[in-house]
Amino acid sequence: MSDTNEYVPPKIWTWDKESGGRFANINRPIAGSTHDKDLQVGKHPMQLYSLGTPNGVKVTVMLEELLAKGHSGAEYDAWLVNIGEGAQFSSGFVGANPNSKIPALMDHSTTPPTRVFESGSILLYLAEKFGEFLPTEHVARTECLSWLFWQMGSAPYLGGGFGHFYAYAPIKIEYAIDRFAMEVKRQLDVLDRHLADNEYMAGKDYTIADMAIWPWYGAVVANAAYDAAEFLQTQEYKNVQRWMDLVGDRPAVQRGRMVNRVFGAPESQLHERHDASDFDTKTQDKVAAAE
Ligand SMILES: N[C@@H](CCC(=O)N[C@@H](CS)C(=O)NCC(=O)O)C(=O)O
Repeated sequence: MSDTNEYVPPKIWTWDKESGGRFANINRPIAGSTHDKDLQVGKHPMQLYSLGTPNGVKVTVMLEELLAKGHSGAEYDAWLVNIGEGAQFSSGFVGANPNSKIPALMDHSTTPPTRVFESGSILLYLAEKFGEFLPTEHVARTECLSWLFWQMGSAPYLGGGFGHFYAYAPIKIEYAIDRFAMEVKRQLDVLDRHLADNEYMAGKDYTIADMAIWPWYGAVVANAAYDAAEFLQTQEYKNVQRWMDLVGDRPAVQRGRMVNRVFGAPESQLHERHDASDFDTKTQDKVAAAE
């Protein structure tokens, strides 16, 4: 390993706005809102404020799965939150999520509306509300929740750790990339060994654990995140590949990953979702053709 780092931390850290690299615009060391703006509210019980990142996709997949099962109470408006422009720091969004990160859900079927933030908490809230995708038997439920919490604790090493230093940091730091590549490969091996004996993460049934894990680890294995499949040799994880295809083939998953998506092929981007018909009429290719 090369040793080129001459940085010596000062006694007291101070914020240099320029040190944020490509995220300098949005990252800051304080919480709270930067401007007054209310959240928009549509006609459906569920109001989702999000973006089509892996954390956002978990929730749109869940809502689409619930609708596919006939739960009309899961009808939703999905509003786009442009985190690159600081929309997560509006007073309305901070009211829905004091942590200023997508996704945030407001359930307007309760009085007053219930706010839910943290993608894992949103999945659990919806699973309990509609009695779906979470086993009711105690041991099976615990296994599902163990994997859900595994994802919430592990994915920051994949995204904030590996992804950040491999793909986004303004300089390539060998030590950081080595450390997080090792950890991500270890996590993929955890999944691969488990999926060798289990069809889905929590056993024979598809659950919120799959919905949480698939958008992150499925994306890395499919080379849809950080362009790192070759670097990490993800083709080695055969059981993860099998599960990735199994989950990815679900129609609700295919719809969910289009919602609030602002990158990729225009026909795969549905910036906002207010009606089931929007998938047929409002994708970016159709929007552009109508202009
Ligand atoms: N633990 C949170 C993480 C959410 C998160 O990191 N969201 C990112 C996008 S994927 C975000 O909103 N970033 C904006 C920011 O950091 O200001 C969850 O699972 O909901």
